[in-house]
Amino acid sequence: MQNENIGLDRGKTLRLILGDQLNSSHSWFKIIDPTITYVLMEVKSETEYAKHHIQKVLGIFAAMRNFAQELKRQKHKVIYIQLTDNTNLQSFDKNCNALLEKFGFEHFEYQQPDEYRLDEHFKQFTKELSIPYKVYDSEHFYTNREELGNLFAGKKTFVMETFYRYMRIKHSVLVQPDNKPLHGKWNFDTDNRKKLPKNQIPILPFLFSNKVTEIEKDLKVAQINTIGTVDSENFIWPINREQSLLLLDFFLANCLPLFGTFQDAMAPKEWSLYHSRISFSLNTKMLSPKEVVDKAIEAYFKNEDKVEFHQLEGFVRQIIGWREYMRGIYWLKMPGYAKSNFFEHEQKLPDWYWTGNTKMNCLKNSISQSLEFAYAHHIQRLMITGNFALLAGVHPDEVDAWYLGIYMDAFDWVEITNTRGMSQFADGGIVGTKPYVSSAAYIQKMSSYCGGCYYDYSKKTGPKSCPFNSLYWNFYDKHEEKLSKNPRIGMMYNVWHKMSPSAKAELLEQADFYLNTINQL
Ligand code: FAD
Ligand code: DLZ
Ligand code: SF4
Repeated sequence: MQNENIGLDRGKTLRLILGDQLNSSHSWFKIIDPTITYVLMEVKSETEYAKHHIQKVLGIFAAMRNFAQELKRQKHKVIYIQLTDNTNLQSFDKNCNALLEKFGFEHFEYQQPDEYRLDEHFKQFTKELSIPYKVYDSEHFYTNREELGNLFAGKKTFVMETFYRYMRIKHSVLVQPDNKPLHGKWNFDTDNRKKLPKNQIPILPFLFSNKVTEIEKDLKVAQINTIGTVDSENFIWPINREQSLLLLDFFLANCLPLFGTFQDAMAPKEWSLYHSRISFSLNTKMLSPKEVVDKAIEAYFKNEDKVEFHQLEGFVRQIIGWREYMRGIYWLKMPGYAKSNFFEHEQKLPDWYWTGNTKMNCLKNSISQSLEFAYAHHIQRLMITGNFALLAGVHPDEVDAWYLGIYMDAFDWVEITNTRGMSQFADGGIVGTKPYVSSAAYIQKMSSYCGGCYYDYSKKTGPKSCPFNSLYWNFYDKHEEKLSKNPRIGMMYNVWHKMSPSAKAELLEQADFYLNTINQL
């Protein structure tokens, strides 16, 4: 942190809070100091770096407004700049400069942004300031930006499981006094990943009914370009800390007991199953990862007879494992990561990613629900929309733009690492050890989408053959040079090489046909 020569007699200070820094437990707010003014601002520049889902923008603005109100209630001094305010200059630096000048602030302070773009932006902004400034930690994550890099220093691979075990031990999460894992194993994934049985009706999602019509009006007046739909009289997402806690409690009481079991399951119309849907609350910092993990462990020990250990372990791994791991990879590998394109893919995203208008039932369902709720769960993102984009050779920039826009929880640091890294293998194997691609066999195994589909999952070529099948082999064929040495993939190439030349030609011809008519699929 620079320029820390700020003593007790600090003079008038302006503190900026970004839209994803709504952390009410931050040490900033421990004392009420009349010399400190907080500012939050709705700015066009942030609504324009991606074509965001309308629910994402409404959710962020509603949560920001509530956060500002709460600070005011606690008697903090707060300036809130709404999107349509006459004085709004529509960018962070223009608004900050105007406030610094107008009110004669003597110090400027901000929290480390989670996004590389804004981090660089504020480094430049503060360099040009004529007053002292200070940067604070956001006091949200378990890890700091450098921790993962330090852990893997000198290593060529960045195995998540290694990081996860390090985190379990470091934070004494589900470990015995001798640092061995509770119940003898670090990872219980083999007990998870079941298909949803036909007679299993998942719990209905717990939804809020927030009124965000005023903000919706502001978006219209300011002509903000968004995607997706919303019922702004009954906005379903949590927009303050209390609601975020209610959603977490609902998850712990109703979904945790089956979370791991059906974590990878997919079914038409079932858009949230046993998932927590707390990612928006976490990523805007209305919830802290530590409180989520602590509460989940507490819920488990209170209900050990009802919640099996593997359900809890699977959930905890997502938060202290995957989420923190992605943050570490982001800060280790940016800015180059945002440009990675290992397969040199160049295609455009099919038009129907923006409408859901495709005959492929798995994609139709996953995309339509994303447009309706700004949400899809992990396996839909990875094995349906991500899988297809990779098989179709779509440029990772296009894939990124889609994921960054469409989901409530999409912020660069976690979107890009999941999309380029986990889903598109654009990083050439930093996050994943092999590309997450599959033919229809996996989708048929894990979902009930195929039954209601125009295409036939069991057909590889010919009319109505499922596009995933031929595209799958086409992908492996095309990238043989880059992939055949990967020990985790070798077996696939054995199968491919054993196929007759005519069978291979038929598959590649079918794939070509589908790629050439991709917008009609
Ligand atoms: P649950 O299934 O209930 O999991 C609990 C929590 O674990 C989540 O809230 C999340 O905080 C964390 N978590 C789980 N998996 C991951 C992961 N792979 N990376 C980071 N955190 C994880 N997650 C985002 O938060 N923002 C994104 O922009 C995002 N983009 C993604 C893009 C792709 C292509 C893929 C494959 C995954 C992406 N994810 C992203 C990860 C994951 O899909 C979401 O975190 C999850 O679906 C959020 O829903 P949930 O809260 O119901 O999660
Ligand atoms: C996503 C978003 C949007 C749409 N609008 C704003 C905004 O007007 N003001 C703001 O402070 N933050 C916004 N955000 C969230 C920021 O983009 C987020 O803080 C950065 O991506 C850093 O992670
Ligand atoms: Fe998806 Fe193919 Fe199954 Fe249709 S048949 S739902 S396209 S996997």
